[in-house]
Amino acid sequence: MHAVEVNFDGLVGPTHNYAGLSYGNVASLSHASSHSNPREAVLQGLEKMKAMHELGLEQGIFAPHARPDINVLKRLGFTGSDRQIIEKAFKADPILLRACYSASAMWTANAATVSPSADTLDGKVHFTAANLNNKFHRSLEPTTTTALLKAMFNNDHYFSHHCHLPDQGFFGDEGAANHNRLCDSHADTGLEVFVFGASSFNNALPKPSKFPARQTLEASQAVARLHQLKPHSQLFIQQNPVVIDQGVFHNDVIAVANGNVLLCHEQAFLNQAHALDEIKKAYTGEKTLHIIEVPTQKVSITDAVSSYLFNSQLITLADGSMLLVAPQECQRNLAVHQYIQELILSDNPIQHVRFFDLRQSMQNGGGPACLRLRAALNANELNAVNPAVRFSHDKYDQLVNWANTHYRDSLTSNDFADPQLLTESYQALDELTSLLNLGSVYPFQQQ
Ligand code: SUG
Repeated sequence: MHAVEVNFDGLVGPTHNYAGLSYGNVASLSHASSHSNPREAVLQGLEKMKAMHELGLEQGIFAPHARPDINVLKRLGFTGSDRQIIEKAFKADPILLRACYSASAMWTANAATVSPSADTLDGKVHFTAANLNNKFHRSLEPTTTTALLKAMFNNDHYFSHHCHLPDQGFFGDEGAANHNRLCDSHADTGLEVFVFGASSFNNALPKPSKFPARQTLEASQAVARLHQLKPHSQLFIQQNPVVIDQGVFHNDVIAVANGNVLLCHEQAFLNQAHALDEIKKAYTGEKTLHIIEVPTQKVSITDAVSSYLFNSQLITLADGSMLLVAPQECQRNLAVHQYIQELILSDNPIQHVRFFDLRQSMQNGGGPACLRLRAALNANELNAVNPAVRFSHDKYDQLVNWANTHYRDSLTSNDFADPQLLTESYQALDELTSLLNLGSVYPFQQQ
């Protein structure tokens, strides 16, 4: 049966801000305390979704999370009404409060790992929400992510949802950002390549020395087990710890895969020649596998991290050619721009490029590929998806109107002291759950 790839883009939440929370993520640290524009951020994301939809691609919408996370502030000892909790937290620890206000769930490449039915022994699509336990603000995401996934893929016949892995660094799991799938076509059995940053139990494997390795081998193996992956549909390779220390905190900052193409930097993986040989040997398809390695001489690691070239989405168009959906930063970087022009003229399926302005997300280290969770779905599975989360022109108009009504165009440090921000944010999300027919997914709707 024919299958398509659906990209579920994270809708940026109304409290999008720059708090410098992600040690190891260069952009997050360098924009700490800059003022943010949540309205511009959500509209930039919606423009990308609209452009993908207009190319004839299936596009989905992934709702934001309720922020601030009042429940975690209660767990941390703040008491009283919501207003009092915010006032107390702002006085006691403003950065903690901002972490509880983070809109980081927008980067849905980190929401979960998804295995298409063609790769699984029970023929279901499997989902495991990522525990994201390397960063406090991100560790608040998995419960709501699972609730959202269940509301979007609400059909036990086709979809299987798993609880996130144990909340402990040994099982650090960052979802699809460390997971590539290679296949002849989206409907075919694919090779799921899990890329881990370090092993928790095997000390013989190297670790980065400066920045954390967020994804562990043990987490990747557990996800593959949960998803009942066919034995020949799984491969585990290690990210190069040297580049993690240079700001490559997720594999999708240094490599991107689509269909029979893997575009990666020549320093992406540990013992790269051997890793790529393993991929070639394990590839299940019949088509030629294109592995495009970008040399350091053409694109340095610094340029890769600042431009987010590898965080482009790689998309198959109706005629079979591929489009690179890149951030504008790639256009502005001379070396990267030159490389892209060379790439699309050379003999490989990537023939087109489009640049998008995603600056609000980029300044926190989230490019085009971070903003989307991919699911390859056949016709029956696609029909079983909650229709209200599928993108359309009507939905676009409704969401633009919704964002213009509810979102502020500026947030600075002192705004987090104002409990009105909570009221506005919850109101916006309450309305959104109706627009996207999600039910009562947020804790504030369940009290
Ligand atoms: O986890 N930034 C995110 C960016 C995630 C990018 N995702 C992928 N590469 N798939 C992170 O580091 C910054 C938040 C702040 O500092 O306010 C942040 O969480």
